Amino acid sequence: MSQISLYTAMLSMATETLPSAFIATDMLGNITHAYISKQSQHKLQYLLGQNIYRISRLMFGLDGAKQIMSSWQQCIAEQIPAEINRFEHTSTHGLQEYLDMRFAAHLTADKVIIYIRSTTESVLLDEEFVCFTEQHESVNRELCIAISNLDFHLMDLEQARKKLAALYRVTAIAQKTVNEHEVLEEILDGITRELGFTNAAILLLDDATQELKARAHRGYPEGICIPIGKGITGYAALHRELVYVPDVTNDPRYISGAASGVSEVAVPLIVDDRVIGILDVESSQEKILQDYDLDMLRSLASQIAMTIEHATHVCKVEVQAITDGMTGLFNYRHFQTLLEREYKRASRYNRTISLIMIDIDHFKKYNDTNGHLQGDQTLRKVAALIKNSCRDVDFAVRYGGEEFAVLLPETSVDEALSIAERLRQSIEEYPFVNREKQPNQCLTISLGLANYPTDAISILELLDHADAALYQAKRSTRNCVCLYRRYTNPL
Ligand code: GH3
Ligand code: MG
Ligand code: MG
Repeated sequence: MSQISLYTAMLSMATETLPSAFIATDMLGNITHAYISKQSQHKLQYLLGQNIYRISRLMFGLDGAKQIMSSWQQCIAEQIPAEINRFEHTSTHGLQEYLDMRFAAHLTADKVIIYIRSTTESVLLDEEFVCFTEQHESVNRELCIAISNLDFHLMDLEQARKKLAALYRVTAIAQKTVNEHEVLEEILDGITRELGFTNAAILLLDDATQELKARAHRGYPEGICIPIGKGITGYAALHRELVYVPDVTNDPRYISGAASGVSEVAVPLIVDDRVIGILDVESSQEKILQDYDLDMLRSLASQIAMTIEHATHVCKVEVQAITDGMTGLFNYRHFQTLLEREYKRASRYNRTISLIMIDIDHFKKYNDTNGHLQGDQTLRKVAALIKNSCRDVDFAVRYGGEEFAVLLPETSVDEALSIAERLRQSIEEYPFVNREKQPNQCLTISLGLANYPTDAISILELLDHADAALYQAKRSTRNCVCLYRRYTNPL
């Protein structure tokens, strides 16, 4: 057989087109039959008579031939079929091929049958599957990372939602006209409910004492008062900057506040470049402050500062509306409101009210002697003395000019008389400027007193009768207290 014919036959076998083949050898290894699927028998003629070792060596190299011959010999020696799985070789086109081989000895016929089947496709499929699985796992890993990133974004969104809710709440409070105390309580409610902090306090700066005083708090002890510059809070106020301490036990500035405090953040409340207070938040072990907490508190603090300023302004305007500018007592308009309110209460619950009307004696003369400015000073002093002689529950009013009124809720005639007398004495005894130039060498007041329900059955009557009693005091000796029923009989 020519060498060329042999190669042609081998080429037919050793390509990736080899689906399956049967080869039979005799006991010496010479090929007696060859069948290769899809190949014409004619082309395979040249294989016949060739030695299996030689063919193997030419097709699969030394190692391949050794492996094949070992199985070939094994199946003869042990008389049980031998096999080679995933026999790997490179095809004539340079492609990787895989073959499964089965060796069976047919001793009676002195033959060894070799069955060869290409498993390239299934091996490649396997590899592809492994590769696909790896790719799948890597996609899975990427997905996991993407999901956890998404979680972070969702967390950020949740934080942003909470922040917006809290900001909205604080801004909404600012738009309502409420007193400062209510505003602070509402703000802390917002911080604890919306943002989940357990310990929060708003401290406002007392300009006079330069101390930060807790005006509203959650989770802190009562009466906190921190000098500016002291503690983490005082430091933040002095340096006008947010201070965050992750672990307060390691900070020498820390003054113990909330019992469960682990980290603390103090944010200055600044309005028009002035520090008006501090928003202080202490976080427990379970809630360590993150960057977004700090950002949120910073935004909140500027809203809170504006809200407090707004409330303080509203409060000031409200106080101004009911106060007499010169003396600081309640004004006539508010007196009417007070009188009506107290009268309603007294008539509904069968309580008593007393009313004292007051007029400075010979004040025209005082002005004439000392000038109007000194007159004003004295008027202010008289108002202060009246206020001091009253109890906290009483209302002192500038009725007009140099006339005053004191409304005494839940006060009997006798109690009111002793208060009026104490008041009269306090003016009589006070060393007013040039009082010796007044008639009787003294600046004095006259007082008229009436009581509901003893002397009057309506507001108008109460006013009328207190006024009538005052008129009577003027008509008698002045510097005296007259009771409506007894006005003919000054004390
Ligand atoms: P009396 O009440 O004892 O009868 O004499 P009087 O001189 O006080 O008389 P009257 O109460 O009628 O006079 C009120 C005076 O009080 C007139 C006015 O000059 C003075 N007066 C009223 N309001 C003010 C004020 O706001 N400032 C000053 N300086 N004087 C005032
Ligand atoms: Mg008068
Ligand atoms: Mg007078």
